[in-house]
Amino acid sequence: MNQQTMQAEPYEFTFDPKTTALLIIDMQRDFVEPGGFGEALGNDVTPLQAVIAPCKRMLDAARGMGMMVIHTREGHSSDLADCPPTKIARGRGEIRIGDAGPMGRLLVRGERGHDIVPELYPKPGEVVIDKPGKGAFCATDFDLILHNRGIKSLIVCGVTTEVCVTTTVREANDRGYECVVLSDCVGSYFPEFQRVALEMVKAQGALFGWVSDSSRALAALRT
Ligand code: TIU
Repeated sequence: MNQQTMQAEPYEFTFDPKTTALLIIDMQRDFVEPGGFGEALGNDVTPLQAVIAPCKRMLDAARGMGMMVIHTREGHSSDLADCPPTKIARGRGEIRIGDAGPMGRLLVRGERGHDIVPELYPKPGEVVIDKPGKGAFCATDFDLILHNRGIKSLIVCGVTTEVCVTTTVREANDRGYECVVLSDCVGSYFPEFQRVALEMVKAQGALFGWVSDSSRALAALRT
């Protein structure tokens, strides 16, 4: 046991780096680059690119100290058998999940748009969870992998804050994992949703988890 303390809200977050993983959610071209799924839903994706640099600082720190790193990607098999028809229909976009865009078929595994941005690209040995839903626990091996590796706490980064990030944090919280979300390492297409989603995580005495930022997380990892 080597408990570390990270300054956070609503109060300090304590964790053992040996039983903690850095979780980077859905930092895929489809969400952060023009021409992908995020833009097809009607969003300006450029604000999300601001989270790449702080995520990279966390990734470098985790790699440097041998902390477990887990990446997720949202997407579907090429026949879309794992995609609810209701999900394809939503948004009523001109191009939808499975349709061809400038980065390949939207949100389909193996396509350029589905893959993780080069700055944060997984290294061999890092876990990549391919998930069909917003939450990382739905129809994946995520819980089993965390259990097998003895992981109890998650430092959470990625996009988007109020969709895949907090869906996963809520799922993790119900399974007994302790999550801290780093506010500058998560991004939303909607500033108000970002603010309120983070408020919800830490409300009522850390009901779902904690909120900190990369500076305070890096300070905690260095001690
Ligand atoms: N639409 C949106 O904000 N997000 C998603 O559809 N997926 C993730 O958050 N990864």
